Amino acid sequence: MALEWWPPSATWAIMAFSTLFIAARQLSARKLDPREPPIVSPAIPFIGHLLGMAFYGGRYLKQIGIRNRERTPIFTLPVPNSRIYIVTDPSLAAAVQRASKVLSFTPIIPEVTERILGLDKATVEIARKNLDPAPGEERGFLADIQEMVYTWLGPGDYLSELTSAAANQLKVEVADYITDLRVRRVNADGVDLLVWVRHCVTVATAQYLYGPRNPLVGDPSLEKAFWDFDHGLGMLLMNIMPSITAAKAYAGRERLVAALADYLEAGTYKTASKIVQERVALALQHGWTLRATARSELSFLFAGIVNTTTSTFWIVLQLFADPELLRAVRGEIEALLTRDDDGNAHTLAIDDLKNQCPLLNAVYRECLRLNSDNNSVRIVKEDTLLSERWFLAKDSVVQIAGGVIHADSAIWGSDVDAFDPKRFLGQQAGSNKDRERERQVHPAAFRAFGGGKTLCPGRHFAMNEILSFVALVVLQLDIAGEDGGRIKVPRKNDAVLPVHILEPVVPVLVSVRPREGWDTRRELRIVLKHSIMYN
Ligand code: HEM
Ligand SMILES: *[C@@H]1O[C@H](CO)[C@@H](O)[C@H](O)[C@H]1NC(C)=O
Ligand SMILES: CC(=O)N[C@H]1CO[C@H](CO)[C@@H](O)[C@@H]1O
Repeated sequence: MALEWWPPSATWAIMAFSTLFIAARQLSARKLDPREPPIVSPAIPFIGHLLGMAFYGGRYLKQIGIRNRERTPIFTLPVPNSRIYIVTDPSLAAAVQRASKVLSFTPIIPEVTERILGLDKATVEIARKNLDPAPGEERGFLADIQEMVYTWLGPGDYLSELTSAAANQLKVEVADYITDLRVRRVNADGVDLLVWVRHCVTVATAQYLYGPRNPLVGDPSLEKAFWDFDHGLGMLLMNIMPSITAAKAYAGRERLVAALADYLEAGTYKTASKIVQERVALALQHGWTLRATARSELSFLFAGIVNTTTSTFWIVLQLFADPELLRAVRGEIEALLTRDDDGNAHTLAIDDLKNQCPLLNAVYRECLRLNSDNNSVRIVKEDTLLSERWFLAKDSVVQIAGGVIHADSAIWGSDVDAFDPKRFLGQQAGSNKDRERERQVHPAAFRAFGGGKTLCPGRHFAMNEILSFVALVVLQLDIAGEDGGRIKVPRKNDAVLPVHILEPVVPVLVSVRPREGWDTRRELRIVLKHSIMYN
């Protein structure tokens, strides 16, 4: 009788499980300090957020960020044994950047590079030494190489030298392609635009950084190995038996490393750009072997290629997808061309592309805003009170949510998801509303190049290079949809771990022709007038 209400064992199991589940949720939702940012608990206790990130990539964090940004400028994601704090507000992002002593990026670098580049233990030990040296303290390898790269790629003569080398190499790539189109009459329908841009940038970058005898010249199949490596970065980063779970990326990386190691050991790097020679010299000074240095050089080649490629792709795509925009930008660029005295050449000055083409510059920024979802990551080195208000626990992670900030309608306007370069035109824009908006945009809201201490050292160079490449294409080519019609702009693929500017969800197939009305008998020269003034 008394046993009649006794539930069957399956029900017991469910009840026990639910109790545990609720207890676990409450445990994982407990604050470590009353001032810790509001906690966003995962649906599945503890591991829910990690599963979400693994399955949905960057989109997972981005959507949590968008749902919570109205409520709080920073929130806490509990994960096993740690916390991830997500910052979705530009002024708090600036506060994170200022607190670079306690919220530091550098401890992450050896960890990440070990996984992505496959560094051996001895080299990682060298890389870990004196990461954040105080003035007067001995400087480690990373501190030295960062300072050198930031200085050399900063405004000055070397930047001009490298810009000029890059622009002229890209010029050769475009010219070779046009020759193919004209002389060999190759079929240029159904060209995958991203694949074409990738090829030009990969070959040109290898050339201007690693010289005319770079590894890709000897073995063109390394170009494919490079992109195999790039597309498996997320899995390499997870580092769960990468030779199996990221087989193609792993194989591609090892082939590139072997080729770069041979190149270094043969002394061929003495024909490379000065910045590469200096990087190698620094690595040797710090006790790196040449074979380990090959891995660090792969990371430099990678930094030089990947974001430039995808940014250029989006800019070219957006321009050719909108005839009116194309006409306006072509107008801006053509107005810069000067004819040499003998009338045999046009000259285009890269300085002018930056200073005298407001619409082209606005398209550049808008493409970066729309397609960079990557977060800036910092480690909390000790318990910290951020902005005198938010408690951040030692050994947790702070991420500035670039994707969330780039998609915030309170910052960019109600049409935040649309491509509209005019939002960057500021003073030149027609309406007062635009001007108002431009004035209100916080400097830390544009995050494509990171911010604070981890601002991209290549940002001046990248802009020079990308604007040059776009100008060369816009002046000399006509690009239309596959059937000769309008080009459709696909969505970006944000379901991956965003390690660089996002790629489209589907390939964009186009037909490419030499531009009608462009006089190919005249040489197109691309130059720098003088050392550029930077803002
Ligand atoms: C549109 C193009 C580019 C974008 C959007 C971009 C963006 C970035 C960002 C956001 C970082 C910081 C990474 C972090 O926080 O982990 C970074 C780092 C870096 N970038 Fe770029 N970058 C671009 C082009 C380039 C180019 C062309 C070069 C070199 C030729 C370059 C060289 C580097 C290097 C060496 C680092 C590492 C800095 C360090 O760890 O100290 N970048 N880039
Ligand atoms: C490429 O750009 C993204 C987005 O701005 C950034 O987060 C990432 O660190 C960059 N990667 C490299 C290798 O420069
Ligand atoms: C959150 C995130 O995906 N961050 C990535 C941003 O890009 C760098 C370098 O490309 C990666 O190391 C981070 O993991």
